[in-house]
Amino acid sequence: APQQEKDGFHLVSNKDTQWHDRTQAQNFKDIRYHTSDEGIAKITINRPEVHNAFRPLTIQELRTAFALAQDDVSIGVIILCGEGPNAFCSGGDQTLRGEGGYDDGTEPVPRLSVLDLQVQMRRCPKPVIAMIAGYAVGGGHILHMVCDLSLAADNALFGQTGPKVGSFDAGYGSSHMARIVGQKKAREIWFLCRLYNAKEALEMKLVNSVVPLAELERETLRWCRRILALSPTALACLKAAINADEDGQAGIMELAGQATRLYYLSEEGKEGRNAFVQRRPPAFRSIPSSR
Ligand code: S0N
Repeated sequence: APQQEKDGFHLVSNKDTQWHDRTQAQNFKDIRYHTSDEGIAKITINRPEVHNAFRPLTIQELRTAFALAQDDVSIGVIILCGEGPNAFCSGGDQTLRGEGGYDDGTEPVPRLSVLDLQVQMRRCPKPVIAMIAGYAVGGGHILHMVCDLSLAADNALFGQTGPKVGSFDAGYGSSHMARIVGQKKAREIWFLCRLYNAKEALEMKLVNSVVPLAELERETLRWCRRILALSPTALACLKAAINADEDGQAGIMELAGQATRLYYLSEEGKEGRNAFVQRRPPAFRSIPSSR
């Protein structure tokens, strides 16, 4: 029988999650990629020796993993996390900062490619949940802010370090943060570069919930199962709608893309295509739902 929550909500599954490890098949070095039969993809930054700092290779692999999860019709929700209990992600790997970007020899020029990843995560029509244990700092803090939901362990620490180490994110890292925590708090976070604990992060609405470290994955899976029981199209349209307000024309395009997809599925949309293929005038007005 399906598991029932206290509020009467039926979860999608009540069995323990069996993870399938897709890391080797994808030849990933810096990340791990797991999927579950329930419909969850888990993407783990796997550089614990540097608190899961990312280098260009890490970003390339994260982008591939997000594309895999987005295109996999069996997947309904994506978890982003860091390996181990000490860090979600500590941002760009400072030992690899070259001229004008990060350089690990895997790309022809130094890159700031985490920005492309942020956009990809925003555009992904599936909910993305940050599961945060330990440090979420610098570009790592921005990655969790770009996720749709953030669940934190009680050992989590949040903050920006850019002005301390000679970097800044003037994109989502600034404006999206200000929308979440407000103008004054965003300026405090960037201008003072201090760390905030999980309770403080919850108070400033940076995270959705805080749980004991030992409970973090279980609670995240519970949130995933509730999401999996809901309408994927409704969630995709809502994500696009919430983004649209902030993302300007690109955001409206996202929402418009969902509208066009639904129109393609309608009798009216199909009639236009069929009429063209069958070389006849379209009979749009004969379709009741077209009025
Ligand atoms: C996280 C901190 C506070 C933890 O301190 P703690 O507990 O004292 O641990 P440490 O001993 O410092 O760390 C353990 C080991 O991990 C290494 N390490 C940690 N973070 C990094 C890092 N970011 N890069 C490389 N190595 C890291 C330590 O060196 C140590 O190694 P060992 O054991 O060998 O000594 C503390 O570690 C800390 O402050 N870390 C640095 C945080 C930071 O400044 N991050 C970078 C911030 N900037 C960005 O992320 C910018 C990138 C970005 O997102 C961006 C934005 C806009 C446009 C483009 C970009 C882009 O860059 O792509």
